[in-house]
Amino acid sequence: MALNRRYVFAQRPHGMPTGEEFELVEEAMPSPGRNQALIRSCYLSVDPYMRGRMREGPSYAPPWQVGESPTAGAVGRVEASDIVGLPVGSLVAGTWDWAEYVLSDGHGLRRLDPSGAPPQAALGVLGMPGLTAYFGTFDVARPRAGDTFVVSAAAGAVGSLAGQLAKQAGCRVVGIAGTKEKIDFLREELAFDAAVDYRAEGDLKGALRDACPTGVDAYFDNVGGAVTAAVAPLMNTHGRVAVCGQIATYNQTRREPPDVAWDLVGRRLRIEGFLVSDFQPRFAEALARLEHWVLSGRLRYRETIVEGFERMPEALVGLFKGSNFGKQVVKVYAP
Ligand code: NAP
Ligand code: FER
Repeated sequence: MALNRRYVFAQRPHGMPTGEEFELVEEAMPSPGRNQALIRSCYLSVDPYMRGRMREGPSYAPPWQVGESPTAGAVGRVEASDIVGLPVGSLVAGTWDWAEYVLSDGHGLRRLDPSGAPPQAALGVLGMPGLTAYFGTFDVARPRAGDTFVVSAAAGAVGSLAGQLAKQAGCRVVGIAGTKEKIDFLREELAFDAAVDYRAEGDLKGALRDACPTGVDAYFDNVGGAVTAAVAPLMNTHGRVAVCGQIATYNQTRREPPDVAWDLVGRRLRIEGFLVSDFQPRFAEALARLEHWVLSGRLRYRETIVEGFERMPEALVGLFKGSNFGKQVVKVYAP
């Protein structure tokens, strides 16, 4: 009998996850009923927000329940279908369980064009992270020509795109990332004006000051913690901070107060958090633009693809160690 494999969320982590939080189980292959399709997972996404879902207690997304399967952004191939308009062989993107095969009623699925960008781009530049960079940059950080625009986690899925979008808006772009290889990539391949390695610099504040001689007008913050504390004193009057994420704090076991008093009054800063889902009504328009920029070579993107469903936990934990370059995805099956 054909078997399916899925992950079950087995225990909540304390601090940095180890991967032991997820248990791989086998079960009978599901078979689709009326108005259902059987989808084979091809690519599954791991994302930093998943750390929040491993935590008990309320957040903007409900916590994963112990004993249940976690969900992920996913790309798959329709293997059997009783859904009108969803033929066998279609490639689809959606959100479903960490499983090799899943059943779907078709809701929330997006058909992918097999002649377009590689399908896993729907999890990165042409998916949630791309949309996050687009709206966080244009609607929240609001780059203006001549601005100094700083982005943290700059070689990651969101940051690498946000920096490029700001560059196209005429900004002087400075990226912060955690390895020499990432710094070289930002400077040489993405043409950032400067890039600072926050792990290698003994004096991060001084290095950022040197990289931003006229101060910082816009800061796209993916990280928080010590990195943001080093950017804060450089913010110019009327500067804007788009708070996208705070990955440096996600594994903390207790909340620490920020060690900077943001000079909100004196420097009239605007610090604004956002969720990509706030912009849902404009997703189609933004995806069309992102796709055009990718296909025309105006927007570059990188992916780190690990192969094998059994590497989902490792790929997720790697995000918190900087193992990924650009968007981290797990290849389960080549469509
Ligand atoms: P990503 O940047 O591709 O991967 C995470 C990166 O964060 C790692 O590669 C690592 O790069 C860096 N990092 C990890 N721990 C760190 C630490 N302690 N200090 C500094 N840097 C650290 O992930 P992503 O998917 O693009 O997400 C980036 C941020 O955006 C996350 O904070 C995420 O929560 C947020 N986000 C928000 C929304 C929203 O709607 N608001 C949507 C998507 C993502 P280094 O090698 O440079 O350390
Ligand atoms: C969403 C809003 C925010 C979502 C993901 C995020 C998957 C990510 C937030 C983060 O990574 O901090 O609707 O859908």
